[in-house]
Amino acid sequence: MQKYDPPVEVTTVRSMNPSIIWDQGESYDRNGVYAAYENDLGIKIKNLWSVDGSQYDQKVNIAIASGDIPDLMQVNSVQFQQLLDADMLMDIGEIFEKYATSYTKEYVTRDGGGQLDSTKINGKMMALPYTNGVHNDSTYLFIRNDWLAELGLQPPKTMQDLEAISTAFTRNDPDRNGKDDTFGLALQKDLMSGSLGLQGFFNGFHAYPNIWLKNEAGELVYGSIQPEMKNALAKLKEMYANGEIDKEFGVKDLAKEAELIAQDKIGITYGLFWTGNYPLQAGAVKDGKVIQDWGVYPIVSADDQIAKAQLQKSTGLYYVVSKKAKNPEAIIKMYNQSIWAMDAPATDPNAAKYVKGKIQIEGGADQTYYVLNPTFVGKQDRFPVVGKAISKALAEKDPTLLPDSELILYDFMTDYLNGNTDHWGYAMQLKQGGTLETMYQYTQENRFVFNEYFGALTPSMAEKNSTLSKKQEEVFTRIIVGAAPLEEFDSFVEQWKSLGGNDITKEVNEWYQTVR
Ligand SMILES: [Ca+2]
Repeated sequence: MQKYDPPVEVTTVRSMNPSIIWDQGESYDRNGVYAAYENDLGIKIKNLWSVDGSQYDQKVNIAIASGDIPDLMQVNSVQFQQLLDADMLMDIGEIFEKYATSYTKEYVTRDGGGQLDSTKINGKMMALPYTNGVHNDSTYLFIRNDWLAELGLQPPKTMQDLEAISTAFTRNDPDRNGKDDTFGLALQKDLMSGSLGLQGFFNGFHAYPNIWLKNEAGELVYGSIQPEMKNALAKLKEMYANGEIDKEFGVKDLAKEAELIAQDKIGITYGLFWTGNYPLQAGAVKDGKVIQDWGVYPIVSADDQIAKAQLQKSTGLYYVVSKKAKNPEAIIKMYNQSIWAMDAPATDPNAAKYVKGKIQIEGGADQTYYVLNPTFVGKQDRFPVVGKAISKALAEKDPTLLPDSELILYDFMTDYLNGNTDHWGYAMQLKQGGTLETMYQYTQENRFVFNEYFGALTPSMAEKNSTLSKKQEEVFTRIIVGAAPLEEFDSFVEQWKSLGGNDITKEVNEWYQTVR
């Protein structure tokens, strides 16, 4: 890559990360990463200010209000919208097309293109995407394999199978203590949570709460008020009446409900890829021994259509370029460089200096140095890549089948296989059929439904969202516990519309016209 001579300056602002370990004499303004950009590319990075992470958003808001923004900064979706409204951002479409490497263009679209699309307004590219793992919020089923075996049951292939397992776990004394003291499905008060909540259950009914879906007319509609939700609620109501769900879930948060799981009272939970680490590990391993045998399974469907997990398209974070930036193409070159360096083999010393400080290069602790790159991004396909390769790498005892940056996960799993039960939670991710291999399987089978809305809060959302979501949780909980008939779902839909939902839907569809 051609180096600027004389060097050019790019101004930015920083959120300080307390986990960085500095090499001697270094700071946010003067460090090995900034030196590498200057030495390799002829780009001098100048921080206009650096503040504690907790104050960053507020400080950016002040900068936006005063009209004084740096050439480059990271913003959230609300700030992105304010900057667009104030006409302070540069349309970087043409320079991205010209200066982004083909590697960069491929790297930022490994999610299918949603995160890059979220930067485009009326066909203009108004930011660089802050990319990150797009599949991380997908849900999985965790089921007590030891209980299945005790009752002579097979893992579920369908929602009907899952219901039968839930009933058997409730009625047939799976823990063999002679007492009627177990439940089927875990549930906490935050109903739509990915972990110990119902997101995966609803997805099994092709219901997608809290996200926006495209209907047949090409308009965006709100998932929480679609008829599929009612089918799922009907089933939950039945399960609760059968005693398959903790009667006190409505007052328990995740940690509280997890106590029941640890006490061997619950055999099924929906969870995220890391639910084995937290909260399951605490109950599954006691005194160094694995005492609960949990299996991981893909979410199941209530009919002959495959169940798809709901996801967000955008990360909600962006790198924006000021309309006044003198060298916008230098920012694209920085973006190329940070992506190349973070994805390069750990053995490449030219790349390592963008990712690690001296301490780490010499074999010391992780310094969290990569965050010094003013345009650092996350890998969209990190975990599916691990999920694809991990079984083979372990079977063949060949860690080089994984990316270098993932060797720590390989070590966790080999430690576990050698008897270190501290890593049981990681084993739930990394074992054959674990969450990461299942995540890879989801990507191969296209088992995702994306939130089609990735704009900022609309005015009506800002005003009405909290009322509407409170109403939703209240009504759904009342239906599940039998305090309201199932038909109350229909009046909830009407209330949702009249209490602001119709206004929000109108604004969401006006936005949709600007991005399609
Ligand atoms: Ca029992």
